[in-house]
Amino acid sequence: MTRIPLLYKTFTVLAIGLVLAPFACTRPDDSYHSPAEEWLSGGQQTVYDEGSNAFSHMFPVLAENFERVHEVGDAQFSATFVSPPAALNPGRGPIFNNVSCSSCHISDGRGKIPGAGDSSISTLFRISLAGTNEFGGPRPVPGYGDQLQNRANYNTVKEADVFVQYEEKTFSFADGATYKLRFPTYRIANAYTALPADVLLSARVATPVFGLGLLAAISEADVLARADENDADGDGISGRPNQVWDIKKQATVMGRFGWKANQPSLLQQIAMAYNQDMGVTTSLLPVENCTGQPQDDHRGDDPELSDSLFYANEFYVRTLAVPARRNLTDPQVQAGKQLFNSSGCSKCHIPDQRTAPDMAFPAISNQLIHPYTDLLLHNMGPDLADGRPDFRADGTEWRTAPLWGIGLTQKVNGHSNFLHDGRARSLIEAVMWHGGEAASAKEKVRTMTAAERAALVRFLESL
Ligand code: HEC
Ligand code: HEC
Ligand SMILES: [Ca+2]
Ligand SMILES: [Ca+2]
Ligand SMILES: [Ca+2]
Repeated sequence: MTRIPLLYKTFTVLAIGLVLAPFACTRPDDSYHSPAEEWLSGGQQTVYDEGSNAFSHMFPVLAENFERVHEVGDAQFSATFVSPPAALNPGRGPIFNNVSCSSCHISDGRGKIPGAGDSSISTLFRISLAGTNEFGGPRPVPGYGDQLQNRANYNTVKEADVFVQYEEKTFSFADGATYKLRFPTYRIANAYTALPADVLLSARVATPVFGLGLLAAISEADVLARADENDADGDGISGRPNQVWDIKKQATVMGRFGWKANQPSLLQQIAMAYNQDMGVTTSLLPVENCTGQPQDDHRGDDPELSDSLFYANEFYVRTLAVPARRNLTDPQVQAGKQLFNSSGCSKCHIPDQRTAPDMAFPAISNQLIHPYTDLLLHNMGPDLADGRPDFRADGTEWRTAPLWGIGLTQKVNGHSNFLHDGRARSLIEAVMWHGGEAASAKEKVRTMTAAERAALVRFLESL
């Protein structure tokens, strides 16, 4: 969106980093090439903005013709779709969840979770029956498919509403201080036709969308090299990749995007968003989400979106930059970083990744980035489980959430709700929800002193 005098800021930060480096009291990680690089979460595609626009910047290093495409995609990302026929952005519905990408991915950041008694707006609900479809994915619910659309065009019935209720429970850190976690339960109401009693439900809040071009550029071999499905090294962590159906390739490939890494590429993720979340068909997914249901409008106008706008939107998401770290030399942040590593957080939230060389698109080629994810699935224990398989991910598994930029959530989105359904109300709550493979990391945090916990949080806030 807005551009800031990046060259100037880059040099300032690099200069400060270089000046401070010799005096830093703790030795930098061996894994970091130089302390200066640790500020640059997105490699050369890092931007310096810690305000409410922090997630909305174009890659700072991009050829001018590409900048135009990004701008077209930016407009498309915030375009409001309306019911057909219409001159501008028709094709919405007949049933949908929301009217634009940006109404869920607010300021290119997180969605809002529904309050008590609200039907959701930027949290959506995936549904399915036990078993799989012909591609190994979720088995659709007759009359509903695999996502609940809770809004509909005029004169059309929505599929259902989902309401959330929380039950708060109190827990204790080892030093006696208490913390509270709220356990969500979801209730489907106003279903337009009978839903089977054994329907599986998974709540997903809209994720941040910056830095995804860099995550897409990490080589599959690098991701697979970190998998340890049978925990051969015995450290209690057994990450594994999702394997999902790629429509364009007509093949099963590694999953990367979504809370369960259930989408193989940005293009398919975005086609799915248009189709399922907004009711807009594209060349990749030309069949309306309610085909075969009574809501079908039989308009025969599919695909409803031109390829040029579809691909421009994908390019926009691919080229959203990552905000730089803050307060890195603060001693509390430094202490928090040591605790993050010594508690085992960095076994899943991998700080350093390198994007693959890419001659065709130098902007994302061979960059040292700090996304704090391995892109693998982990069993996170029964409390976080949704009990709903999604391709190879079972009901307990989630993709390690990238932590870059997480400290700016409050500024960009005005809340600090974390995890796949926004149940955590702070960073420390998000940590205390960890279980399963992350149980020992969580236990380390539970037994920290108050000062250590504060340092860990301060470190997370600097990301
Ligand atoms: C109704 C709300 C909603 C709308 C509208 C929506 N999204 Fe999303 N988006 C989500 C949710 C929820 C997820 C996580 C999905 C999952 O885990 O299965 C997501 C995931 C994504 C991801 C993957 C992010 C990651 O870190 O893996 C991308 C990219 C994305 N959306 C782009 C878009 C684009 C582009 C549009 C508009 C065409 C759009 N979304 C519209 C809610 C929405
Ligand atoms: C076994 C792998 C693993 C370990 C170890 C681990 N995490 Fe996580 N972390 C995850 C996964 C998977 C998620 C997403 C869970 C979900 O959304 O339900 C997550 C989510 C988070 C989130 C919320 C992210 C978001 O976008 O909402 C934070 C914050 C976080 N972890 C911090 C930590 C800290 C701090 C530690 C160490 C004490 C740690 N994690 C250890 C796998 C791990
Ligand atoms: Ca439509
Ligand atoms: Ca549906
Ligand atoms: Ca292991």
